[in-house]
Amino acid sequence: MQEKLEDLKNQAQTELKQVSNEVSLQNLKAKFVGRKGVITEITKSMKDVSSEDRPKMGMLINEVKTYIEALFDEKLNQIKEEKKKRAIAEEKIDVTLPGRNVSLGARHPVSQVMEEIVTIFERMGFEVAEGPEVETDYYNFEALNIPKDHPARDMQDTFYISDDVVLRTHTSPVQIRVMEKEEPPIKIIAPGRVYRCDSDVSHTPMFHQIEGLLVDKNVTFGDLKGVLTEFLRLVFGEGLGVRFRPSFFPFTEPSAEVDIECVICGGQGCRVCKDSGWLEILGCGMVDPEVFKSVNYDPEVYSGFAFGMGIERITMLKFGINDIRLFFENDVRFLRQFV
Ligand code: 2NL
Repeated sequence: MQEKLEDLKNQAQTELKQVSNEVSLQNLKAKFVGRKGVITEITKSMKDVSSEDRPKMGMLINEVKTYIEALFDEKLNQIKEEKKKRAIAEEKIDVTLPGRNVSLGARHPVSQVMEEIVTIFERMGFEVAEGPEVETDYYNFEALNIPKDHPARDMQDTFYISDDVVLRTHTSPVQIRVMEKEEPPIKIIAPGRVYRCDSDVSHTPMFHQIEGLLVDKNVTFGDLKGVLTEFLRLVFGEGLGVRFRPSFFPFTEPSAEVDIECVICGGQGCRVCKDSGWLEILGCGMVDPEVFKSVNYDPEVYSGFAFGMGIERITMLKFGINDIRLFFENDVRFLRQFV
C-alpha cells in the first residue's frame, strides 16, 4: 500500500504533463483526489490495515493527497497564466497601422455658387431678403403686373395649392413684401428656392434663383448696366464680353436679357451656345410703374432696376455640366468633383 501511494505521486506527475486546459485538468484531478477517485478507493481499504499501522498509513494518505492537490493547483495557475498571456498577445494594438480616413462633407455646387453671388452683391451694398415659398396669387402674379391670361399663370407652369395659393415661381414676391413695408432707398437681393411645373435636361420642378432690386431717386438703366456688368465679370472673369439685348417682362419696362461670351468655346461657337458665341445668363429691366403703384411708390418720384437669374444654369455654365438633374441625384461621385 505504501508503494502504491508513492507510485500515485509519480503517476499524477506524468499524467499532468499531458494536460493543457482547465477542463481536462479538472477531470484528471477528479480521477486522483475526487469523491470517487483513487485516493478515496485507497482510504476505503484502510479497514484491512492493522490497527497499529493505521495511524501511519492515514498520515501517508493525507500527505500524498496534499502533495497531489498541490501539483494540480500549481498546474491550474500555470494554465491560467498562459491563457492570460495569450489573451494579452492577441489584444495587442498595432500602433504602426495607418489610420482610417475621415471623409469630410462639402458645400453642394449650387450652394457654393449661390453663396459666391450673394457675397458679390453684399460687397456692393445689397442686403439679403427672404420670404415664404408658399405664396398668394397676389404677391406672385398680381402685384407684379402679370395679367390673368399670362401663360406663367397656367396650371401647366405653376404649382397651385388652391385657387389663389401657389408655390412661388420666382423670388419677386419677397421684393414686393419689402417694398410694402419700407420706403426707398431699397437695395436688396432675394435668393431662394422657386417652383415650376417643368422637367427635362435643363429644367427641374424646384430650382434656385437670385433676384435683385434697387429703388431710389434718379436710378437709370446705366446703373443697371454698370452693376450687372461688374457682377458678371467678377463671377466669370475680367474682360468677359457682356451684351444687353431688348426683351420683355410684365414687371419691367424697358426690359433686357443679358448674354455673356460663351465660356465653353470662348465665343467661337459650339453646341452649348448653339453656334452663336453667346450665352443667355439673366433677365433685367427698369421696374415697371405698374409694380410701383401696387406698393404705393410714386413712379414720378422713384425709379429702380431689377434683375433675376437661375443659379443652376449659372453653376452648369461655370463648371461645364450638361444635365441639371445631376444636381439633385446627390451621387457623391458627382458631388466630390466640387470640393
Ligand atoms: C429672369 C428674369 C427678372 C425681375 C426678374 C423684378 C422684381 C420686382 C420688380 C421688377 Cl419686385 N422686376 N424682377 C425683373 C426682371 C427680370 O428675372 O430671367 N429670371 C430667371
